[in-house]
Amino acid sequence: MRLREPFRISSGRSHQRRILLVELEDADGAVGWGECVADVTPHYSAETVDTAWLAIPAWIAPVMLGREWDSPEDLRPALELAFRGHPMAKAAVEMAAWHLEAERQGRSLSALLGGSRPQVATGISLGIQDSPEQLARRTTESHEAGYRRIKVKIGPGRDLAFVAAAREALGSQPALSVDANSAYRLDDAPTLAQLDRFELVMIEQPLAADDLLRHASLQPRLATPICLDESITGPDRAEDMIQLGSGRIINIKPGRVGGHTSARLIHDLARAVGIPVWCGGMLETGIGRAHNVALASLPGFSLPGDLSPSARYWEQDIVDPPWTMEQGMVAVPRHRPGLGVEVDRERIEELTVRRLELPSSP
Ligand code: OSB
Ligand code: MG
Repeated sequence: MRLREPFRISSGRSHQRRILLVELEDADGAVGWGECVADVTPHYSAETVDTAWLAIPAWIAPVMLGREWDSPEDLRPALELAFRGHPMAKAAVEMAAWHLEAERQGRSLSALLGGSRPQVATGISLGIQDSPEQLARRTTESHEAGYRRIKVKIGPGRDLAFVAAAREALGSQPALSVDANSAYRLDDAPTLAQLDRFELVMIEQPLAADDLLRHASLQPRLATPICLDESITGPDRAEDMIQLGSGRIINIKPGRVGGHTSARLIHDLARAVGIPVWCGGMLETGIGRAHNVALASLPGFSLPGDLSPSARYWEQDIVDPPWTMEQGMVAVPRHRPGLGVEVDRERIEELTVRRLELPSSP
């Protein structure tokens, strides 16, 4: 699926997304959908859409198929034990199982996960632009569209002047944040400290994904709270962040952390110590978005999520109705069972280039 505009972050650029969808069916014919958030190239994390395509039939399916499961919560420990890594591949299947269970119970995914909000606040993530002036224009447009928080991608040489332009375009409202996608080193602390004057709500993932220790050295040198994204691969890393003081906010993406069970555990332990969390995005289609919106309806998600409506990304989404936003809020379809939107099978059919069916018994 072609994005309506290319999305550029410090580590790479994306225009065309190859989407891997999982449709899970149980013995009674109930169906659940999941979406793998991995990209074509390993720029955000090591996984790609092709490593997930390999991992699902080779190592995930044998664990899951043909067995009885009491709850989708039982999948995470089984998949963790079965083989290492590949959290995005695991998440795609685990989240499909949560959707399937919601359908079985005739409940909304939001309700099944323990969500309570009828609507969720939405922020936009703006990719790196060609110039500060262009970023200022995009920032103003986003403000006018009603977004509750504007996040700007930064990297070395594309930071202070760009953020200054965004801040000037906005004035004091709405909240402004930046996301570095691991583009900096601890030596860059003086530059990062200069961002303090823009009163950002957070700086997301300044340093390397596996570097909680240096984030802990950086945080006391900044007034701006650090939010970790790539670093938080599961509940244990969230605990490490809290213990070490590597950051003060967590971006939870269920597709990054192995699925909804892991995402909820992170939510719960952050909530217990007063760490705000928010739901990140990975340029998902309407299916992944449905999962994110449901998760973001949990009580600890106190900051706006990267939950832009379908039209921000796609000419035509693969769900009906497409996701929309009003006054910076996305409605959580809690009155409808499952995802709360219809999966557009015809559209998916038109777009499908590869398909693999995995029967429960050979
Ligand atoms: O770091 O949050 C990120 C998109 C791709 C990879 C990484 C990130 C992002 C975004 C997009 O910021 C957020 C969205 O889906 O709108
Ligand atoms: Mg991020």
